Amino acid sequence: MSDTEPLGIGLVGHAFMGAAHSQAWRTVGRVFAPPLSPRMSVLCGRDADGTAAAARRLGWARAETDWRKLIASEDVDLVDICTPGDTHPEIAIAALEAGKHVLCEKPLANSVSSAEAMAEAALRANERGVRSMVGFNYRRVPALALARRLVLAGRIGKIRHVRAQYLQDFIVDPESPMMWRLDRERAGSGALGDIGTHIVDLAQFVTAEHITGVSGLTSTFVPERPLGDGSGRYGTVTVDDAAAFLARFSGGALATFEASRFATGRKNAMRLEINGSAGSLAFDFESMNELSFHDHGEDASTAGFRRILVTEPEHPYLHAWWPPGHGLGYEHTFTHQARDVLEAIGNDQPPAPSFADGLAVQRVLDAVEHSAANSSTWTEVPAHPA
Ligand code: SOE
Repeated sequence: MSDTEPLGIGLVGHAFMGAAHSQAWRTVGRVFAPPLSPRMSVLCGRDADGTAAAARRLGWARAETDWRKLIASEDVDLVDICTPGDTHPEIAIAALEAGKHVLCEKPLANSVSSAEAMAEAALRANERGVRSMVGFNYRRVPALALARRLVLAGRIGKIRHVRAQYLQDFIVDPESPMMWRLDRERAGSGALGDIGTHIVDLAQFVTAEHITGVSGLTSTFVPERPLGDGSGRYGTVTVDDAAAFLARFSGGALATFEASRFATGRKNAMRLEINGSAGSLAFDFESMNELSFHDHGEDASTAGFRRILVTEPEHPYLHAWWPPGHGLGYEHTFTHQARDVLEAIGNDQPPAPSFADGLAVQRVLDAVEHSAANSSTWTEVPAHPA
């Protein structure tokens, strides 16, 4: 383990995301050499026994059931928020006001107004050296970080088309029970906010452009589901099961986006294809160690998409991992995220993506919902905040 200055971590939430973040905090200092050494101080959850068991399993020093106490703890310097979206604003703003750095899972919030309040709190805190970051972990897929590098280096020229999809099928069965992700109060929206949020952020990240307007459609295919509490009763699904929208980018590119939990056979097919005047890039998370690249300047008789195996030490994040060809998985994106936030805090820099970036994504989601509710009318997205 590193003997650099410690940074106490307090994690709120220990389900899927909490486990993924725990794995990252356990691993990051053993693989990378961040300027700060994370200490897994406190894990917080609602149920005392369950949280204590999770803390033992995931490697946390102690368990807590009150997130306010976690924030107040002297051995917590960074609050990592892995709870449903409805709790993000209160926890994040309280932590920032208490002078604690914050890493907050996506989507930043359930509404534009909440995201605005969080971005304002982040801006104020940043002036005091208190940092915040949104957990858009897919920015840390080496192939996607490489895609951005190629775009910025001009390798695909001027961007004309962006095609983004995030396809899953985990609730196709109409008898699959209700969960918080299907409740607007807790999740904000459905496929749009849960997975559409990732492709909006990624498309903006890789292109280094932003979305200026959208026309959207949403659908809820299964409006009622068993409550799953043994009562035999059904509850109402209050979010979208799928969303699709057209968008225009700031550089003029035309874009299509699709987010669905009903794409049978697709488990975590997060895909991005970008066509530029000088070439194209294509990615699919189901083959996450590969990036397809077409250089349109090559001789036409042999030009075409070629598969770059993104496992070389020259590729983003890869110097610290395995020899070429051995590949990474989903969990590594969280380790990279932990590394990046530690680097930023340790070097006294604001990390990215910022809460302002999270707010920008929220504005796109909001515009899609507004458009979908108004016969898909074209809806401008307010300018990207600073
Ligand atoms: C569920 O759809 C989910 O776990 C998302 O919440 C994550 O953000 C995504 O990475 C995988 O799918």
